[in-house]
Amino acid sequence: MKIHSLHVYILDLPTIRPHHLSMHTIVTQTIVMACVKSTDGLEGWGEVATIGGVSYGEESPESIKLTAEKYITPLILGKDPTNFDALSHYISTNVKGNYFAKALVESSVVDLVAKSKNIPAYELFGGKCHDSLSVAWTLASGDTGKDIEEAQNCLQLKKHNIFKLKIGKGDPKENVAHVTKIKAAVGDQASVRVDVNQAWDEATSLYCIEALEAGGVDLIEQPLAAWNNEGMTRLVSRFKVPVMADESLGTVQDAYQIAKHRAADVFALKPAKAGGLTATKKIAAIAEASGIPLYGGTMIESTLGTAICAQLYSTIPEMSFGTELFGPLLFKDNVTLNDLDYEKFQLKIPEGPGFGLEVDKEKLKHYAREFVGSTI
Ligand code: MUC
Ligand code: MG
Repeated sequence: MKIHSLHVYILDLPTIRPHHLSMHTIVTQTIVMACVKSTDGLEGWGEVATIGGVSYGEESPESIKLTAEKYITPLILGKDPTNFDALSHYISTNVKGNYFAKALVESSVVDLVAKSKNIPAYELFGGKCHDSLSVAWTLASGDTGKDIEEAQNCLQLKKHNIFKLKIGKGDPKENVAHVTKIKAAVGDQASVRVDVNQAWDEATSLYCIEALEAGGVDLIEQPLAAWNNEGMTRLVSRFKVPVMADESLGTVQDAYQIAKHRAADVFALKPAKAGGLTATKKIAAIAEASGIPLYGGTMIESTLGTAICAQLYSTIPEMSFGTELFGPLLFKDNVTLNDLDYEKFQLKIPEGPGFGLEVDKEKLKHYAREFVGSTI
């Protein structure tokens, strides 16, 4: 089997409600999907997402498509997809950075290989350790009353008992009060966590984390700028409440540096940040070797991208902080014929072949920005 072609599609999918982050409000989430075809006519599909163009990360949906099609595709045409780890290494020696684009291509190749063997993709990563994983929900309406109502509804319907609040935008003290009111309302029924998305300086972090810790918050995600590992180390040693690295943790090398300097208590994994599934497994190994617990992050992918993350996270024995693979629940529609299964606070790990989802090509055509050169 050889790789014959790769095409990338940018899709804009509406969300069920505005999702407020410090750097952007999502009302339409842009996802990027890739279709790799083999010489014997098989298809593999991958997906990555980013948030707010280039406001979250350095790669935009448009640059992901361009890099994947123009610079990565020529490196893999005619190659055997079965050796996807070697292919990813070959790509990384020829393409600097561009981790989301690399992750997109690798996931489509992995889907192709698993489909060609008629097995779930997780079998290519050592097999499943979990049949399902817990899923946090982000309360991001911006209104305390609405967020409490949403949280209580989730608890009653057994959808989520872990809630994350995005508190990087606006007045830090008001945001802390907003979170502690929500924690007081849900009590011990739920874990409440915050994501600051790099918005605080160290002085702000000191008084805010103290108040959040006292208010019963369980996890503080990326309070400081991504570059500020020294500051993160000081926060880690000062507080009992765990501090998690998200934007500061991209590559395998970042993971090593953070572990060495204890610049986080917890790692937020995301295959897109790491440059793919194989790299994410390596980060998990660094975490294991350093006694750092793991959390399965999201970039708010649709069903396919979520299945990719879920299958990979299912192969990691200790996912002690659970996941936030709620992406599909935020979209009004999806672009796969089958759906993911959320029940009893958990996401069931999709079964194969591949990542276990079939792309709905009519929906893809409907939501994709363009089809120039497409062969679907
Ligand atoms: C992030 O920074 O973690 C994940 C959940 C959410 O609401 O935003 C994303 C990005
Ligand atoms: Mg985050």
